[in-house]
Order: sequence, then C-alpha cells, then structure tokens
Amino acid sequence: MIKLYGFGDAFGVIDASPFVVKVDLFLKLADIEYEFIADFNNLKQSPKNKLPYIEDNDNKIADSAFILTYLIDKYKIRFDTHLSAEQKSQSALYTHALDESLYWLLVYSRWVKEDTWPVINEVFFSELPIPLKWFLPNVLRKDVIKTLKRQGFGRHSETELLTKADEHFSALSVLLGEQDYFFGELPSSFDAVAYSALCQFISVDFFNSFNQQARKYENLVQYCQRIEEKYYMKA
Ligand SMILES: N[C@@H](CCC(=O)N[C@@H](CS)C(=O)NCC(=O)O)C(=O)O
Repeated sequence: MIKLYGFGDAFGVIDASPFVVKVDLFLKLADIEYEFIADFNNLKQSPKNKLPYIEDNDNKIADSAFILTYLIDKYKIRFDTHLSAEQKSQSALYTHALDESLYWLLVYSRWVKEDTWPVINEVFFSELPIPLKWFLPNVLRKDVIKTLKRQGFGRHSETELLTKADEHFSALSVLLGEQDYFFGELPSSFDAVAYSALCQFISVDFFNSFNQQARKYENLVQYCQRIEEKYYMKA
C-alpha cells in the first residue's frame, strides 16, 4: 500500500503543510488506498528533505507536483478528462500561483506575523525537550525570515502582503463562482491543489488577518466545508 509521509494534523486540518494536504486529498479523490504516516522526523528520510513524499513499493517520490504526476500515470487516474486543453493549461498555471506565490504568503502569515508566531511556536514546538525548545524555534524562525527576504516577499510590508493574498482569494472566489468544484460539477486534480491552499487559511482554528481575509469569501468557505464533509467526515 502507498505510504504518504507528512507532518501530521495541526490547527484542525489534517496537516500543517498545504503540499501534504494536496497529496492526501488527491489520493482520496482518486480512491487510492494509502496509509498516512505523520511525524515531523519524516523530513530526515525524505529524498528532498521536504514533505510530502510517498513510498509506493520500492519507489520513493518527493514533491507534491511530481507525486501527482506519478500517481496519474501509474494508476491511470482519469478525473481530469472532463477538462478541455485550455482548462488543463489554466489548471497548471493556477497551481503554480498557489504553490509558489500564495504559499509564501501563508509562510509569512504564520512564521513572521507577530500575533501568530506564538500560536505556531506552541503547536509546532511545545513538545520539544528543554533546552531545545528555548532556542530552536527562534533559530528556525530567523531562517524562515531570511528565506522570505531572499525569495522577495519578505521585503514587502504586511499591508502589501495582505493585498497580495487577497488577490489570490478574490481570483479563486471568482473562478469558483457557484460551481461545486473549480472546473464544474466534478472534481479535478486542481481541487486537491485549491483546497489544500485554502484550508490552511479558512479551516484552521486561529484568526489572523490573512485567515479572516480568506473567510470573507463565502463561496470559498462553503467549498472548504463541502470538501471536508465529503472527504474528511467533518460536519
Ligand atoms: N515543492 C514542494 C514543497 C514542499 C515544502 O515546501 N514542504 C515544506 C512544508 S510546507 C517543508 O517540508 N519544509 C521543511 C523544510 O524546509 O525544512 C512540494 O510541492 O511538495
């Protein structure tokens, strides 16, 4: 059976990483049996030192995008066949927008925002032994701040970053409209991507300005609830 390696549930969602949630939901949508192995230490065994990765017999595949491509090819997943060539191209570009732009805004909103960092510190690091928990969280936080500076978003003000985040939420809200899924009545692989990004703002159990901005879009909130009722048995 396929093994999916992630960090584990946090803030009321099944994983703190959108990329892990993406693969998890994809496996559910594709009706592929798998075992979810949640442990922060999975990072050490990951071929790319990031999570998620999967193991399928002797194959280890890392990176959510490559994992989805692997699963689609190997298990002949057909749930994107109702998409036109144009919609498939849109799905590819939207995925890059969420994975490579909205993701960094999520990172900022959790690791840098002064009002949210204490929540993250508590949830991620409270079980670390002393003296590790006295210094490791701050070392890691400094490293994330440096990464964001290099990536570029760390040079913007919080107001500018919130505006950028809202551009993603607003665009997703328009794209979804009144539909059940992003490309109509049936789910596609983009729904795994979209839900995985949105749930990290909408379904989590804390209330910073980024989360609250996403929650202003009623159809996105309902979309997350629909997916959770159907695939995560949340009422
Ligand atoms: N492009 C990768 C990104 C994976 C990724 O960035 N994972 C983060 C968690 S959200 C991680 O493992 N971070 C740990 C680290 O960088 O040490 C994917 O799509 O899987």
